[in-house]
Amino acid sequence: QIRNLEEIFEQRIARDEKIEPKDWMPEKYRQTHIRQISQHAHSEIVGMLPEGNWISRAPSLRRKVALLAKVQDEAGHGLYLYSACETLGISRNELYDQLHSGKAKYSSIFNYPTITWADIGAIGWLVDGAAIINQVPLCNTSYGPYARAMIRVCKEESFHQRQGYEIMMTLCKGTPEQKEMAQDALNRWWWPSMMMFGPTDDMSTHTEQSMKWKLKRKTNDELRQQFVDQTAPQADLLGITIPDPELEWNEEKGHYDFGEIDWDEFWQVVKGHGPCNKERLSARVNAWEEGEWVRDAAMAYAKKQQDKKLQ
Ligand code: FAQ
Repeated sequence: QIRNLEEIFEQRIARDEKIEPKDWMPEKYRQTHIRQISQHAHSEIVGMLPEGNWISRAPSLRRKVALLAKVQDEAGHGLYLYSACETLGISRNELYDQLHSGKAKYSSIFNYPTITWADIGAIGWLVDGAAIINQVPLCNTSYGPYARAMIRVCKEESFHQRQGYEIMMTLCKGTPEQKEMAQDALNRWWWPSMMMFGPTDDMSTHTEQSMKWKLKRKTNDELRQQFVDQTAPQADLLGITIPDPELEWNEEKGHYDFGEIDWDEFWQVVKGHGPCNKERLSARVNAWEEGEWVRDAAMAYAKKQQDKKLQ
């Protein structure tokens, strides 16, 4: 009977039908979605920390308002994604527990420090730029709740990318010191942004199966190439240089060539040994522990209301 169900499921995937929470799905499909969606949710939540660092130090009221809105959007994205993940039969508490115990991954990019204001520009431009390239194809992913969450997330991400690029433009048109700050931020954020797309296709554990299930619609390498092709002309426009001597337009391929990523650094960061891994995780664990009284109060209030109704 399972074989029959599996055949029906495969046919639905082939017809590009969305799989919905109550539909039959193979256990591995369910598990791999829990893995990817929850890691994506954790990334949004941990991703608030590097930028949160600059909210109180933004250079003007306008910049502060935009940054606050952006960080709040990230909280919202995390919450949509946790909700999408819960439809697969895992509880929010289990998901938080996986993050806080270090069992679940989140994107490597958020383990780097934000040292200057230009880092906020570079994050919006490069990190949100990479996130959009990765997430637009996910609007078409096979699991309904994930696909629908991605549509709204992508709209907000595109505002985030533009606010970052605008910060970079302002700095690049400013004093020589400001332009130097922009260049320094590009130097530090370029390679970590390239790593966001994950290992090369031949080293990627999940790509082949995830492409078959239409969870992933493009491979890690395809997305990375698209990122380079889109971003290199934007750096030219800013008048700053991507820190890759091998970066060059290849007329024959119709794409940019680029240098080798330091995969050693990537795996070190993924395994918990990046510059800020410990700091990020302890910030999340502290927020959870210090928020306990709020959760308790909300539960006590809900119980009181419930008891009143029953009286
Ligand atoms: N960092 O076989 P693959 C954002 C792990 S955007 C850490 O290729 P897969 C917005 C991977 O989990 C960032 N770990 O895996 C924002 C797997 O380990 P596992 C979040 C990584 O899943 C902007 C192993 O390596 N976006 O937050 C990374 O097929 C600004 C083998 O890799 C998403 O999560 C990495 N970079 O492909 C917020 C998008 N790459 O699980 C605030 C959805 C790989 O077996 C500020 N996710 N690994 O233990 C995806 O598209 C995919 O999951 C990939 C990885 C492409 C990230």
